[in-house]
Amino acid sequence: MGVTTIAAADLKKVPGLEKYSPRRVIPFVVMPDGSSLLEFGAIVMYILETYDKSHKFHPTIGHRNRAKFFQGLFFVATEAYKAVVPVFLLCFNMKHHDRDQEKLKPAKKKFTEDVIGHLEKELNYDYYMGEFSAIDIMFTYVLTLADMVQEDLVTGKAQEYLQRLHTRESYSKVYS
Ligand SMILES: N[C@@H](CCC(=O)N[C@@H](CS)C(=O)NCC(=O)O)C(=O)O
Repeated sequence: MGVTTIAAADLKKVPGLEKYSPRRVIPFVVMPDGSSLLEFGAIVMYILETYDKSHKFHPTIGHRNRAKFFQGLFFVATEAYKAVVPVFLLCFNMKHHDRDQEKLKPAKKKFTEDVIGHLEKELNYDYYMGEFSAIDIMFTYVLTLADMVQEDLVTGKAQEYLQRLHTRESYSKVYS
């Protein structure tokens, strides 16, 4: 599976992109039959079912952890994503004193309550499922984005979790 990176500034300009992504949003996968697959939760599941045949990163049907896996997948793709994007957009490339605090304060509050609150409750082991899984890869993205733009946001158990995720070899490979 090849990966093409599209810069945010080019998203609205790349000719013909709407054929695959009508709202011109990423990510999407061009499928073998030329159609496209949208929604990153669906894309994660598709990649796992296609390439993770040995179930290293996702539990088998009937596995006792399968329900929790679905919870993590849907939580990151919907709630966590929705909570981190406003924080990111209000902070990225902006010095602290230039940030719109009136908008940032409720965005940070929502991120803390929703994402940090979820992890405080659900993170009972080193990783979300106990063993490292695709859910941890998904959380790495959300927590790294938040921590990168606002240093006091990822706290407590979630900060320890993020440090653990950052020490993994795969993290250095993907994010360097
Ligand atoms: N629900 C969609 C959200 C897609 C989305 O909003 N992607 C963002 C980047 S993370 C985007 O392309 N934004 C560009 C824009 O809205 O112009 C998904 O799960 O994939």
